[in-house]
Amino acid sequence: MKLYYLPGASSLAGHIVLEWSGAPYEAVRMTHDIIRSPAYLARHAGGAVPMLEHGDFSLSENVAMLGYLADLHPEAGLLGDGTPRGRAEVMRWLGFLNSDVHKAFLPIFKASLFLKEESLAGMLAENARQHVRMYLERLDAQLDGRDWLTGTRSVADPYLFVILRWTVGTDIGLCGLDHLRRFARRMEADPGVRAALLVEEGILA
Ligand SMILES: N[C@@H](CCC(=O)N[C@@H](CS)C(=O)NCC(=O)O)C(=O)O
Repeated sequence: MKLYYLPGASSLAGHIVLEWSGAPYEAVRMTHDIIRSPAYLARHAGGAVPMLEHGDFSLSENVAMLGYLADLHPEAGLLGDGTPRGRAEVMRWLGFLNSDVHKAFLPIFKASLFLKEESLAGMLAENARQHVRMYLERLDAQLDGRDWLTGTRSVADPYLFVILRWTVGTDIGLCGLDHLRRFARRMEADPGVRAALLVEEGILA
C-alpha cells in the first residue's frame, strides 16, 4: 500500500488513518512538479494528492480513499458503529469537510483561480476567511460535548485536523472556538498523528 502525499496537504488525513489502521504502508513524498508530470497524471488525471496505490488499484479523492481504508480495516472502527446510520453520520461530516470546508480555502490559497485582477485578491481572501470561519463555528458547535465529530473516532476526524492546521498561517485562527482547540490538542497528542507529522514535516506536533 502506497500513499502519495504533499506535506501538510489533505493527504495528511489518509496518512493518519493508515497509522491508525496499523497496516504496513509506504508514504511517498511528492512535489508540485511531480504531481504535474505526465507519469503521475497518467495515474491521477487531476494532478493532485492524495493518491493511494493498493496492488494494481490506484485511488484518488479523499472521500473514496478514506472510506476504502476504513473498509479494509473494520477492526479500527473508523466508519461508524457498523449500522447504516452510523456510517451515514461519518459520511455526512466527511462530505461537509471535503465539499464545503476544504473548497472554501481555495480563494485564500489560490486567488488567481478566481480573479485575473490581482488587486482584488485581498478582498476575495478576506471574504473567504469569513466564510471558513462560519463553517468552523458549525464544527465547533458539533464538538460541544463530544471528543470526536460523530461521538466516536472516525475517518472524518483527521480531515478536520488537516483543516484546523490550515487556519494557522491564513489569518483565520481558532480564537473563541474552544471545542476545536481542545480537539486539535488531543489530535496533536495522538501517537498516529505524531508519527504521520514526523514523516511529512519532520516535527513532533
Ligand atoms: N477533491 C480532491 C481534492 C484534492 C486536493 O485539493 N489536493 C490538493 C492538496 S490539498 C492538491 O494536490 N493540489 C495540487 C497542488 O497543490 O499543486 C480530493 O478530495 O482528493
